[in-house]
Amino acid sequence: MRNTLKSLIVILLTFCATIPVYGGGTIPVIPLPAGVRPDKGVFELNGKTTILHTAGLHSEADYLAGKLSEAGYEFPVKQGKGRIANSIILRISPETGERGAGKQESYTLEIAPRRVTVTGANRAGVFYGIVTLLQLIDARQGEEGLQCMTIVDSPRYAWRGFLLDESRHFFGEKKVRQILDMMALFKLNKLHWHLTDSHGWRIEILRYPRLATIGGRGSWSEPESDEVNFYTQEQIRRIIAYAAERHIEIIPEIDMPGHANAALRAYPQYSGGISKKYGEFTFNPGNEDTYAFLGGVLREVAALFPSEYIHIGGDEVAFGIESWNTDTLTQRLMRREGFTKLRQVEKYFIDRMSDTVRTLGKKIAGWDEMIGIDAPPQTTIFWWRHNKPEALQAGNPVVLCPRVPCYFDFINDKNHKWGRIWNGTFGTLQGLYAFPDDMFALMGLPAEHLADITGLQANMWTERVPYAQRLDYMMWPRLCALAESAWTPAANKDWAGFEQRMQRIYAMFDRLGIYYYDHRDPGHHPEPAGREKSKVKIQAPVNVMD
Ligand code: TNX
Repeated sequence: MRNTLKSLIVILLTFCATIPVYGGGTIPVIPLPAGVRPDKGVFELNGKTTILHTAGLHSEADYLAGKLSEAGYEFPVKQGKGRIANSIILRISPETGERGAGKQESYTLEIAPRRVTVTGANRAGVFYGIVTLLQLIDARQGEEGLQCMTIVDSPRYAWRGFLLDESRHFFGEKKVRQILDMMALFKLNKLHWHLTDSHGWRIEILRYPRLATIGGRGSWSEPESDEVNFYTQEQIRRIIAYAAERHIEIIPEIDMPGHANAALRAYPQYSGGISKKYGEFTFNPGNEDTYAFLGGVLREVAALFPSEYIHIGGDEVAFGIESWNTDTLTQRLMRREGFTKLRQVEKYFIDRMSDTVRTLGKKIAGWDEMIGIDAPPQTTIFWWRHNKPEALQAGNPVVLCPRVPCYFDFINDKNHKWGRIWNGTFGTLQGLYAFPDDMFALMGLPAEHLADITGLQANMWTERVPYAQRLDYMMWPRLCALAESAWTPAANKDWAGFEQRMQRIYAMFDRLGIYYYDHRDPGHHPEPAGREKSKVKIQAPVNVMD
């Protein structure tokens, strides 16, 4: 009887809560929750408040206590099951996760006069309930109590990602930690770490040490510099642990067979030849030793990163493969396999590396070019070429990160001087907020398909982002809009309310020393200048691959 009553209450609550009673973005949280019901009364945070958590939630309880301590509250943390008064209770109840695509990450947050209860479907759910609570606490005026309410929440998408390119420019451990802190606050859960590319190899590989010490030299703006930058495996382990405490998975990308110049500077014996425009851009697909070498790299990457995935790139290969037409080993491979086109060679390479990834017990991820060569159907595709919707129809799991609006190296505003554009278009804050629903409508794709998408991601490419202040400026506030698009049900989204809620976030950025583009007052922080020698400029629209 008690259980039936409980289920009835849960159903009723879920029903009421799907309609956010606080319309117009009044609840000061980003991303806006799925359902909010205001209740009577106020919960006072005071010197006697205790954080009480059940077994297995130590890390989440410590995170909450740490953040509250930064806000000036020192609350003791206790493990236990009781319902003592004046406490913030953290607990898990699997039945919380009945709704939404990311039901694993669902939570309810009940703020009542005598206690606050965060119930998660799993640990991640508890964490997101905590994050919502922290934002509500931050939004109060002074010492004011917390308005009572019940929030029932779950994400629209399970993949809420951000890509950071540290090959072109390197930002370092401290900046990555700050990014992880901010991602957690906005309930983003995947950091796609682009660690290798033509301009720098940024991950230590013990078996091939020159990858980091020689491949890690220089950057996009200073290719001739002697400065070497890369992460040691020890540093990477620390960053992964820091991310895990914030329920963020870090997906490593080792880009191949193109974008390989930095690796080939260190190990030229695996080069696929010289391309006129892009230099030594590819690994050699006809050389058996290439597969052993890259297999050795991926083995260390797989052991280091607990992520389910390894991203093997596969983008823009056609940029620099003309030398495959004359390379002896590649030509021999083509004869042996009966290939007549370079595309078949590309597929052969990707299929072999995909097998390696699978053997290592990981899922394969790659850019949308991989659809053009019939990548294995299990491959998670990152759709970036927004003018080529074919990749969306292949039936693979898809993460949407179309360059407009999801590329953060594109300008924010038509008056900005540095950054890319695409046929005159770029990713505005409002464009990100309307994404992905508006885009599907524009492309004439059925809205039902939006439910099959794995998730959304913003990509911070850094050719034109040579230093941290500019990185901040290109990321914020656009990442907040992406976060709300990835978490909040489309029906709850409200642009005017979002703009209003951003005011508190801007104040927080000011407090934390995070630079940003203030979309309401673009002059508030001017666009950070480009360094003289950084070659930072608007790149004319280019139709790559066409
Ligand atoms: C295309 S997206 C790239 C990147 C560049 C980016 C610049 C993708 C898979 N390849 O290598 O950094 O454009 O916007």
